Amino acid sequence: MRIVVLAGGIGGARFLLGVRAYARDVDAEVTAVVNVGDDLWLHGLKICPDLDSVMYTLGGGADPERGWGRVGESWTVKQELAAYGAQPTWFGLGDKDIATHLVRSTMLNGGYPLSAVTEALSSRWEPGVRLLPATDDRLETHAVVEDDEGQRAIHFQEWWVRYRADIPTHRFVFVGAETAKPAPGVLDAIASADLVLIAPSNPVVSVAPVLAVPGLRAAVADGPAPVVGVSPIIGGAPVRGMADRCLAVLGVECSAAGVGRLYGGRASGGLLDGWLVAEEDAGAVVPEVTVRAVPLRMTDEAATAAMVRAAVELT
Ligand code: GDP
Ligand code: FO1
Ligand code: CA
Repeated sequence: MRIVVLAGGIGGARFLLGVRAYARDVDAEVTAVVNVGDDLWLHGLKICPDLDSVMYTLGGGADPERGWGRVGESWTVKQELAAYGAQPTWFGLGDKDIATHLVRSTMLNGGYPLSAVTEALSSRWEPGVRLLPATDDRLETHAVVEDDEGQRAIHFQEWWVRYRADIPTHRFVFVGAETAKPAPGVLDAIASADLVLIAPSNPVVSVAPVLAVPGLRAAVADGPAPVVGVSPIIGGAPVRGMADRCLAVLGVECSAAGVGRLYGGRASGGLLDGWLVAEEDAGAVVPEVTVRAVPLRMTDEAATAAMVRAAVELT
């Protein structure tokens, strides 16, 4: 069995722990297609938060509380940068994490594509699933915001980390998406998949930028594999993060049904055959989609693997 998972950062990473556990049970192969819209260059370093969250989590090196970066992190470089007055001060890189960015940036500057770099970094972390960036090309999520300084587009990280999403926002733009190509292996993985899972990731700024890569959405929607999504919204709120703010920007209700309808039923031009919602959201309706309510809290690997089993059984 071949499983493809569309994933963002922490929600994607935790879900993939369960997918990997399930896959070990049934001897399945897993490919994760990961968002790159959060990525940025800073201090000459390329930072890929979602790929790193997935890689560190599956490799046992993630900080479980923060949800990003390395466990047991130190912050000497951050303090030294601050002493120089280096900007931006609102985004902090940990010392251990910086080693990842140094290796990545050196390889990228040497001409290797991000997919090859990710494979090289993964050889240390042995995530047990194939990690593919959605694209090797530049694709950055920006927020079009408006305040006293007028209307402007800012990088997703500035929107989230600097402003904490607390700034009037008109829309999100995936800069570079029009000309981006799926990374090598992405379309093949989707075409040969027996199941495509949409992780309980942020639908607006994690999954949408993956689907914005030309050809990727169609590969999933028109592909041979059933598509099952997992709701990141439980009881009308995200478990953590900014999905409520992101959905509000789109005018989409922050609910399991709202996100399910945003993805849409495959039979009506959307993506989903099945949609898993939490037990508290039983009764959610998404037209032309099989909806099932199961426990959706990813408290440990076994609970998450049970979610994956439920997704498989829905097909
Ligand atoms: P990010 O890129 O680090 O923001 O992470 P993702 O986009 O992959 O995932 C963020 C989403 O994960 C949020 O909307 C959360 O609601 C969701 N999430 C986190 N923990 C859980 C959980 O235990 N269960 C479910 N269903 N969703 C979760
Ligand atoms: N989130 C923060 O709230 N503050 C930070 O200083 C910060 C630094 C950072 C560095 C590397 C990295 O991979 C992630 C980092 N994040 C930080 C998390 C990141 O902003 C977002 O949570 C994700 O991009 C959302 O997917
Ligand atoms: Ca993300």
